[in-house]
Amino acid sequence: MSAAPSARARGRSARSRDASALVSLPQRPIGPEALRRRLQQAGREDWDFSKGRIFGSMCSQPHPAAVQASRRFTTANLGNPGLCPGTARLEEEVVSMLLDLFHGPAFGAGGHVLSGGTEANITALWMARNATQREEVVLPESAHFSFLKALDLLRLTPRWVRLDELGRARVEDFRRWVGHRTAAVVAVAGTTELGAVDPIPEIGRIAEEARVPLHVDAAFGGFVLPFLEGKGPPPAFDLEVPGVTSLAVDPHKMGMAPVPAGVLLLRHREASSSIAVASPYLSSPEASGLLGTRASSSVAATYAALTSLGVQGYRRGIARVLDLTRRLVEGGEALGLRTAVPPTMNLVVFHHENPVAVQTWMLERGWDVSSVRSPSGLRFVVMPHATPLTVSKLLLNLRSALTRFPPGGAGSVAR
Ligand code: 0PR
Repeated sequence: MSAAPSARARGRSARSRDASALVSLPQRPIGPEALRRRLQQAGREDWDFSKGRIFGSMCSQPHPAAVQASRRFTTANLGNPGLCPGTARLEEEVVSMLLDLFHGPAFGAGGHVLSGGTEANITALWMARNATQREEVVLPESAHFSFLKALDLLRLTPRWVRLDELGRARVEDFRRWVGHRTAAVVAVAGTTELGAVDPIPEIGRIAEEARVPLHVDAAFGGFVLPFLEGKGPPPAFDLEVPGVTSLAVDPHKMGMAPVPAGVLLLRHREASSSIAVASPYLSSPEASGLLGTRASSSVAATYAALTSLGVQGYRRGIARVLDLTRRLVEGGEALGLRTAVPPTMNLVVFHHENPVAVQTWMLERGWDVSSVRSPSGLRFVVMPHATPLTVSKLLLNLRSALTRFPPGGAGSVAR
């Protein structure tokens, strides 16, 4: 369902286990200088977006104004909104700007700023299950693994939709599965592995006819698709499609906000009431969301990213990463690689029968790339921290890697 865990991630978890066995809470304060040294050391061990060598992540160097805004709001807690009416207003404005961008209706729509795509997807299915009191979810095989968590937590049964040769969900499978047991239908605008966009207008018609909620996961594609230029209008994927009832979009991916920041938009604001619980001792009588205490710095940071960039800023940023993606595709093809699907976004998968060997080889030389299992391939997410120079250097290293591990394995996306 999603990109294989990187060799880096595997190495790191082993290291952190060893360290935790040795460390205990100090008896006496260690002092600011020792603390600074320790944090500096840990920071050096972490990968740094600014070096432009990370091609396996959907996050990037956030906008500086967003980082600053986040620092200013470290104590705000929208779990108790009465104490921070200013941040609550910023949340409303963020939701309103995004409803406008994603074609929400003029009246009655709503949304929440959350911690990311996982929380947004779980929350959307939670609302749908409670509203319908049904037990099945119809979702594509390409759905992010956060949906597996949602299915498990909410005890819902999946009805899997197969993919076509371009990695998009097959409409006929929705027709087959959507019915009186369906609690929710899921479609993806920008899949994690391939960046594919499902045929959401057609899926929307099926959901609307059956009167079931349709949740669109645009965690990655949400800040790309509206800003694509020069290829004609992008396919409709958002609340413009009448059947779509909720949409997840992540400011901390292509939105240029720091982690954590996700947004869940709702066609009907009152959908939240299906998951509301009484919160009598807080400033609001009801709470409707998964978390209690909320890092509301995310709200301020998202507000800062949205307003500092505006439509123009996002358009420019998308044009830039798409140009770099084109260079990567051309460079890869010159090395004998073939794309699994023609990229529609800043994400490329090249067929390769042993991607983990290439990934590990690249990792040892300081490059973070990822791999996918179906179809077997090397995956590159070209995020805003990439530059023409780092793409050229990446291709040089890739050339060496491919002499040892030549490409092959042109498997199909369709399963
Ligand atoms: N929906 C889609 C389409 C996603 O791609 C992701 C995450 C999610 C939902 C879940 O979002 P959160 O992680 O914000 O909860 N996609 C990336 C992935 O799983 C997340 C990621 C980001 C992974 C940075 C690694 C990394 O370095 O691959």
